[in-house]
Amino acid sequence: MPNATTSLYSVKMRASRGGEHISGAERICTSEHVGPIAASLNERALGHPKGTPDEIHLTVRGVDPVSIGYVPALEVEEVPCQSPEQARDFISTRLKELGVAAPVARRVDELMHTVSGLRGAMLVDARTGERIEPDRERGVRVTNLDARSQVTGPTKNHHHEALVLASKVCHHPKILAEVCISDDPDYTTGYLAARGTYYRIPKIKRPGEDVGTRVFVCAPMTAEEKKELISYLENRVIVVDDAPAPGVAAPGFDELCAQENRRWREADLERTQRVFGTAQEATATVDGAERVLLSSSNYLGLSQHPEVVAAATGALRQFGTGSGGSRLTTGTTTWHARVEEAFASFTGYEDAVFFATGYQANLSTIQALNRLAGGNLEVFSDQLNHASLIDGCRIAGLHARVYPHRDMAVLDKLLSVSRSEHKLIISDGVFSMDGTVAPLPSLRRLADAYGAWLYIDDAHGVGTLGARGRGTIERFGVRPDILMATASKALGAEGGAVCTNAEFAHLLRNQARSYVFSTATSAANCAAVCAALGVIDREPVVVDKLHANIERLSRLLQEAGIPVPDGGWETPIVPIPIGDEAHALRVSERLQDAGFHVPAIRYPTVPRGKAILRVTLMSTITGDQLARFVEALATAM
Ligand code: WAQ
Ligand code: MG
Repeated sequence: MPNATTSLYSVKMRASRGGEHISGAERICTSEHVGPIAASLNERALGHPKGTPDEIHLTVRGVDPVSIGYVPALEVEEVPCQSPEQARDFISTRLKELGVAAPVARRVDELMHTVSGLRGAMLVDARTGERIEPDRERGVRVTNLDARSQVTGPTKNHHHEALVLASKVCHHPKILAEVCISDDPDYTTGYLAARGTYYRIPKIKRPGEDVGTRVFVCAPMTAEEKKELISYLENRVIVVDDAPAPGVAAPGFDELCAQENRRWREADLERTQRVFGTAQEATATVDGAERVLLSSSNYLGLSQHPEVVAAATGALRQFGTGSGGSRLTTGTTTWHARVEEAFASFTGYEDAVFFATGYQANLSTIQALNRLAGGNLEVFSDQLNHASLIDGCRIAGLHARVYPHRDMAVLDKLLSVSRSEHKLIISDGVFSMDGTVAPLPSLRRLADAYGAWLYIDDAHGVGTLGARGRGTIERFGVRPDILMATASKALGAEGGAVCTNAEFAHLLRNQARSYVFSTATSAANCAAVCAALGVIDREPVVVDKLHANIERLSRLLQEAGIPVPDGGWETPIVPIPIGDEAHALRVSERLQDAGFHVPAIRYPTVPRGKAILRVTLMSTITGDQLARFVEALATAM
């Protein structure tokens, strides 16, 4: 029954999976906010750490503005509490001060620590200590409430939501006090609300404890009064007027960070870093223990090649450590000029522009291409493309058309219906997670047929594919318009070179934002890259050695009954399919114990239920090490 002049709506979200409740939230708003609020509640439901719901109910209901009650927010007082024992003492002392007899206070304490799992709150009679709510399984659920200063966002703000709820509850004259412990195992702050104050009680439970309750301590009531109270709690629309205390609404910086980290951890997305005590050699020290290293991108072992190290050392002596500025100010040395020439001649392009990282190169190049296209670039992107290409599109404000992994029929169809004047096809050359190779000849053919530019990120192809290590361009004899070659993988150093024609290179040096506004990489790094390119040029046998290892591993895996594509793997990235995330972690741990460092790759890097062990090979790994690895792998699986 919305009023004609100021329509107000209640928007409620309830998410569940297999019938089990995951999350719920509600907001009260004016008509123009219904859309965005529904969207943000939906986002919150989808991103909940408890899992992805299979059902989300969004209810939008008009509310009569005249029926809305406005109540002030409780004053927040932080209680300096150090332990659950202190919290219990504080609560029972306060309850006694409110006139609650000692046995009833004890009863409340007992209920708080024995009953949990209700959707709503327990109602306890302050005189008898008895539970008086009609439905003991569910409790009484407070709904139809919101704050005037709504805190939006996809994550739950425990404090603010609790304060709003407690303000509604304690506003009712029959409620003497409310006590609450969150059911979130890691949210250890609870509260007691009474007489206009919200006593915020840290450490009300120990982290990981699986309790969660609310008790409303009620004055004695007639049956009629009880019905009225429950109806107030459930149905009366209340807006809590918390505007005068804006500081209260938003969690502090630390708390916000802690909340987000908790979410990440609970969703099993938290990662740990391994600390290396040695170079990326076949045998390395990982977290203090010696391991055969089967996860490095130092494919050719060039990061320790004597010539590469000597070149870097020489440049370091001459130029010192930092470059002192961006490429356009003081950051270009003779080595920067040389490394760009070296990349251009290595790949056979007119010019190459060297960025500090491949990530930066991709970001700024896509941005520059979109600008070149007058902001109307239409991008066609492989589903498994690297994050830097995806981020590049996002930063440029582009909406990429994503085609299924290496699916040329779909790409063809997408291109055929495109009306854009400027089109760009972007693809990894070698896909970093599944080790597959992009079909460059088909990509080139489609690009030509539809007048699109072709951009290949060959981070994992350069140095590893082609008889002379030129990468996918040599493997297929195909020339993309733009080739991004990284120095940080097979070349054993750092940086990303955009190899292209002279005009576009010139444009990048003027407009690529990470080239213009980021400090140049060091001369020593450039010297290392030059030396590495020289080694591959002179001794393509290092590439052969890598391929001998790829073939050997493919054969060993096949013999051990582990699935390998027909003809074996082609690149040094060898994914071992496992499936279940937890199992993948276990296998990886067992391999660690057996002396092999191979990480488990899980969602969101790969789809859920498709966890893999990602093995990467180096030319420096011995046949014996590989044989022992496959033996250990078969046992661990
Ligand atoms: N109405 C009544 N009871 C509820 C409701 C509701 N709308 N929502 C939850 N409960 C009950 C239910 O039994 C839960 O198990 C219990 O409360 C805890 O719910 O200032 O997050 O949603 O930092 O886990 C306290 C914030 C946060 C302290 C409390 O409660 C602070 C919290 P949760
Ligand atoms: Mg909760």
